[in-house]
Amino acid sequence: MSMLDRIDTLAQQREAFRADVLDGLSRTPKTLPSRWLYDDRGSELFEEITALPEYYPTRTETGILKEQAGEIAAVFGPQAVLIEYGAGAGIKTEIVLAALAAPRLYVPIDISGDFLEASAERIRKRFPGLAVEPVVADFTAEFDLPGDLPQDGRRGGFFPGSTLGNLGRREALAFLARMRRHVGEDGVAVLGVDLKKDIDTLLAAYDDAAGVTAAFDINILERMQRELGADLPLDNFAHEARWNGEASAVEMHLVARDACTLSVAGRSFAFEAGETIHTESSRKYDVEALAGMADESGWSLDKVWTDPHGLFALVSLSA
Ligand code: AVI
Repeated sequence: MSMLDRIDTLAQQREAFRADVLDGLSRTPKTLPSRWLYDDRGSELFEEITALPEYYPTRTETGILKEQAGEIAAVFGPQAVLIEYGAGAGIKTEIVLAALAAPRLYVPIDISGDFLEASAERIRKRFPGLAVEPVVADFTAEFDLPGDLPQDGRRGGFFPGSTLGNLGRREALAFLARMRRHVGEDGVAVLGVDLKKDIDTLLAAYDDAAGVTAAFDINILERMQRELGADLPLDNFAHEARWNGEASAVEMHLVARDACTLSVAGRSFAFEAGETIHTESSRKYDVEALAGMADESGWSLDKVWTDPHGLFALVSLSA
């Protein structure tokens, strides 16, 4: 990407952020799309979250993958075209690729071109004979894979990390249907999903003792200050993790301790004491609910691998 393209993309991103902030803060209850949590600082903080003692998903999923690499590789088949949605899974991708006998092609998809190139380079170094074809796309929106991808070799979608849970139900179903379309008639997919469990474990995972998740959440306000020149009393906002039983989701909220005003892009938004901005939902599934979603989006759920405590699952889907 040229320097001018990069500046153009940044300007477009900032404009989209501004529009989402104005829209989200005008709503009742106030909300912001969780994708804005991930600027450079937010992504760094998320990396830190994945290593926290309370945040079980990453290490549990990696453990399952290591344990079940052979069976998971068998689902993809020896000459798989592996299509990964979001290219940030690093070690998890490497475990799968290392277990495949002769992968035909690896197609990482990510919205951030720079990040995508860096991960593609890492994979090329680790697997010198492997063809890698990165695709820049927002996988939460409709898009087609490049028409010149090889037609032979079974296509397998790989979506680890339980990111499915950050999508709304409609978005998640649309995502699954899109992946089904991408892999075609004899395609398969492997998804990582976080399972329902006791509320204390869930809330601790999203409100850790070291305050890293709080910093991750509050960074969205700091981003508003940095990028949009927002005027807001940062110290008046506190991070809170809540369980929403109806949605089966842990929600992150920024709570205004006292009544205050947030001004951004020429608009002012009043907060009552205790009012919140809902910044993320992280849905937790059980196998029945997942099987239902698979069914609704043109898949059937085949295998489920989990850890000894039933915290997390990897599931395979077939077209
Ligand atoms: C990226 N995603 C799967 C994380 C999750 O667990 O929902 C994001 C996260 N938010 C707070 N902690 C982690």
